[in-house]
Amino acid sequence: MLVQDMEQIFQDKIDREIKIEPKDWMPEAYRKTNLRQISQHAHSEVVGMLPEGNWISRAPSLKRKAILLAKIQDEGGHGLYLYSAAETLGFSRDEMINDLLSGKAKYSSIFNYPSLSWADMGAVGWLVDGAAILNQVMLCRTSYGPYARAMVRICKEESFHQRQGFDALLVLSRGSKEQKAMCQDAINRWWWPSLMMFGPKDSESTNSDQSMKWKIKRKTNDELRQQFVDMIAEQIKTLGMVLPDPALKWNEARKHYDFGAINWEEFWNVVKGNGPCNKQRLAARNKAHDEGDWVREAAKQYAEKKRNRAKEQAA
Ligand code: BYC
Repeated sequence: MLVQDMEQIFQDKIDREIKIEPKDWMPEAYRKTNLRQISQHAHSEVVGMLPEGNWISRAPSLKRKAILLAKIQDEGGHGLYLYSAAETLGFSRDEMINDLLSGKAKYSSIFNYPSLSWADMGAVGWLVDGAAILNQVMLCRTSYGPYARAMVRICKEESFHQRQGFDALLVLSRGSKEQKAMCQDAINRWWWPSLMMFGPKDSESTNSDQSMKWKIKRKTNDELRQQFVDMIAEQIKTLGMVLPDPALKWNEARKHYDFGAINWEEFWNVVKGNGPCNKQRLAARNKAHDEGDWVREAAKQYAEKKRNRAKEQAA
């Protein structure tokens, strides 16, 4: 069969909402795009554990500590589901992790910002997981089967994460003058980086057009960003706080909130490795990997021992 015919059958399947599975024929560029996005997503989950990990030992109560630990553990689990989904595209987890550790692979810009106060744990849950969940709800219907199925489970956990973040901020917003100030400060610092999570504006997004045709993405970066602004601009009223954007205003004609200009120079700077914590994040991941070397070695030896024993018994 000609490649054009194969491509036609492939696109037909996508148009008819039939999921693409690992053993199905797919264009090489579709495989590569999914591998790029899913592995970047997995790396984001794993690196995303670091800003919150910073606060486990300093959580203000046993209850908050237990919640934070459970949430961070969930993020590690999300990374594992996603690495497994990406592996179905013919690239091993070791190779993906090497690309992360060497600095070759991208991960979400948001995790290169520092978590400076306890209120940041609330802001990360509410804003960062809030942004992630909008994107991920769309990805539950992505065209690549293993990615879509991983997303269904991840979304269930993310909605708990977002609510716990909002709850932590709600307590602070009703607390002392200092607690209120801490809450506002965290919102001020995390707001603009959260808007950048959705990626460059549509006119600058190199992958969006093709990813929309292949239904890897079902909404564009700007559509999701607007949806996020509309959601948060309403939720913040309950906190009695403000978003750090004087241009934020309901637009009756558009039935959406208008918002101010994003600093794209800052975004690209962070993506290129020059954000406030890029070096620190990679150093932390490399250290953890090196320190885990003996565990990987022990697991390998154990697997070999089991294989040899099975062979002996079969003989
Ligand atoms: N940061 O053509 P575009 C979580 C890159 S973690 C860095 O629009 P695309 C959590 C992009 O890769 C959840 N780079 O790209 C965990 C591309 O470069 P390459 C994280 C970015 O892929 C712990 C270039 O810019 N969620 O929830 O069509 C604690 C042009 O962009 C970013 C995901 O990973 C960025 N923000 O769309 C708490 C979602 N944005 O690769 C919470 C899955 C763009 O061509 N990913 N770039 O060299 C996606 O949905 C899409 O990849 C994006 C970007 C919407 C992010």
